[in-house]
Formats: sequence, structure tokens, C-alpha cells
Amino acid sequence: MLKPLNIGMIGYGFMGRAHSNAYRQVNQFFPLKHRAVLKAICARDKNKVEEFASTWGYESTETDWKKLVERKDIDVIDICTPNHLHAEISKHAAAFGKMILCEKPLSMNAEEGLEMVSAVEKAKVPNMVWYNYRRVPAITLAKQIIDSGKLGRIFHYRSNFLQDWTINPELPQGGAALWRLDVASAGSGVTGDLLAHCIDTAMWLNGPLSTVSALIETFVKERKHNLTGKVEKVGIDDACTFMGRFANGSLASFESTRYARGHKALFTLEINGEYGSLAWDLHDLHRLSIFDYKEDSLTRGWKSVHVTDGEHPYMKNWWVPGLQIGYEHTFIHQVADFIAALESGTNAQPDFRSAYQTQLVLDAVLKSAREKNWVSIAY
Ligand code: SOE
Repeated sequence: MLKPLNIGMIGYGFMGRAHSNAYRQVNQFFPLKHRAVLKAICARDKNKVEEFASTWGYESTETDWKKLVERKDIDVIDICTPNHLHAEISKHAAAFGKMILCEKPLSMNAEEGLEMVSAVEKAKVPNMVWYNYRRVPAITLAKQIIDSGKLGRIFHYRSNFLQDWTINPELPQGGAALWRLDVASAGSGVTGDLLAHCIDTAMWLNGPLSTVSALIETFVKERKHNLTGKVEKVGIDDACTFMGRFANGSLASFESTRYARGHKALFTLEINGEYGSLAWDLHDLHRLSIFDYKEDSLTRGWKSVHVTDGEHPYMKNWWVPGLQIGYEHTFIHQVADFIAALESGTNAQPDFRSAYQTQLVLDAVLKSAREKNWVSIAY
């Protein structure tokens, strides 16, 4: 008999759906001692939250997040709200001894992030941030290859996250669907929303970034605000490009934008080492491109590995070799790893402390762009 792990989720947008799906599927595919139970879903609109509960099979609903956090029958608080609520909810949940899973980015800024780290560490509650792309099997495989030393000394790491959904100047900012465009809810634009993923993955694969120099732009300066009905200044960055150095001496090159016409979610990364290179992109997420300089010089070249074999990370839990999985599975892997870590008495990564390091880089990137200077990062 599996022990119940009662989930109380706050927020039911895109991420609320992705996480709910993960909780529903994890025990079908991963052998664990705990069962994720959809105990309660919380959001302000009573009708909508009830509809969501019935679609996804939540046992109960709440419209006040504090009430949810304080309920005795909830083990895990899953925060799927806009970014400005992460800190307050996390600190309250930690005070009530709840485990906490928080959507990315951890916080609005590093200062707030540090308070969240202190709260969960003081309360000694398991905690994790949903940087889901670490759990794409091809990216986990890249981590294994890099850690084995096969690439030798690393020279370059480059990563992009390109979208095009905010080019229309008539698109408003703020409110349930468009809070990512409102600086008061999001904290920043593409830097916190998209580069956060690139940076989390980069530092997991290639170690800490030590210094950055950035450029940001807001192409559309004013948009109607959905909450006030007025045309207001846009406070987020629409695009951000930065270069930098990693602590291991390699050079960093990153770009993200919501103005790359034709690109919907083109997250790419490439790492170049002395003996080889690896490349990956989200539109072909089950493939890892590998170049191995040590292969026979007559036949060596880039190869594309279809990361679907039983030996590949996570894949033995899915279908038969050759059949691929997708985006939603990264969240299932993350829940599986969280529960497995709980059962072995460790914290699944990235925990709040690790996500705080990404927050430090995000702050440094924005500071550098504002001050037109190089900024060093002290962890
Ligand atoms: C933005 O469009 C977004 O949904 C991000 O918020 C997610 O974190 C990213 O994975 C996909 O794009």
C-alpha cells in the first residue's frame, strides 16, 4: 500500500495543468512508496476553481491560499501563481511545516529569494523549484557525458530561448493570462521567464557563472493594462542578450527574446570542449547531437542520438526503445525525483538554494544591462 502524499496546489494556469498531469501520472510509471494525491486546488474564482477540480480530479477546492496552507491534511504546497506571490506563500507554507514545490523563477529578485531559502532551511522542509528542462532525458544524458569528462576542457557554452508571441503592440499587459508582461507580477520579462531556464540548465551542466555583461530592450514601451484599463508603461524586458564567463574559464553566450518572428519556444544549447561538443534543442527534444573528436578521423562527424533507449535517463520507465516522450514528461520526472528524494531523506534538485543561485545571475544580468557594466556574481 502506497503512503499518500497530499498535494495542495495554488494557481491553475498553464503550469497548474502541467503539474496536475504529472501528479496524476507519476505513480503509473515510477515505482515509489508514496502516491501523489490531488487533495486540493486553490484559486480566487470559485466557479473556475471548481471546474478545474472536476476536470483534473482534485478532491476539494479553496479560494484563500492561506486557508489551504494551514490545512492539516495537506503535505505539499505547490505554488503555480505569478512570481510576485512566490515569496509570501513559501514563507507561510514553511512556517506551517509544509513541503514546498515552487514554479520558476524562485522569486522576483535575489533578496526575496534569500528570504525564501532561509525560511525553508530554518523550517527544514523539503523544497524544490520547477526547472523542468533538467529532466529532458537528452539533457540529463548531456549532464552524464559532461560529468564523465569526455568533452575535456570546456571552451564555450551558448544558449538561446526564442519566442515571438508579444510582437503585437495591441496585446495588453497584466491579468490572469498576461501577467508575464506586467513587471509588478513577473519581476522581469524574458530574463526571469526564459533565460532563467537557460541559466539553470547551464549551471547544472557547466558550473557557476562568475561574471556577465548584458543588453536588454523593451520594444513596445506602453501597453493597455488589463487590471486598470489604462495604457501604462511596460516595465519588463522584451529581449535580453548577455555574454559572460563561467568559473571553469569557459565563455558564455546567451540570448532570449519574445520578438524572434517564427520561433515559438526555441530553447537551444551547445557546449564545446577540447575533445567534443554537444548540442540540443527543444523542438527536437528527444535528440542529443554529439561530436566526438576521438572517433576515427575519416568517419567522424556530428551524430544525432535518439534518446529513447532503456539505458537512457528515465526511458526505462516509459515505452519500448525508439518510442519518444515529450514536454509534459519532464514534469512527471521532476515529481518522481522529488518523491524518490523524500524517501531517501535528501532534497531533490534544484532546491530553493540552487534556484537562488540562478536568481543571483538574473539580478546580475539586469544590473549589468541597466548600468552598462560587467557585473561579478558572488554566491
Ligand atoms: C513563456 O511563454 C513560457 O511558458 C515560460 O513561462 C515557461 O517557463 C517555458 O517553459 C515556456 O515558455
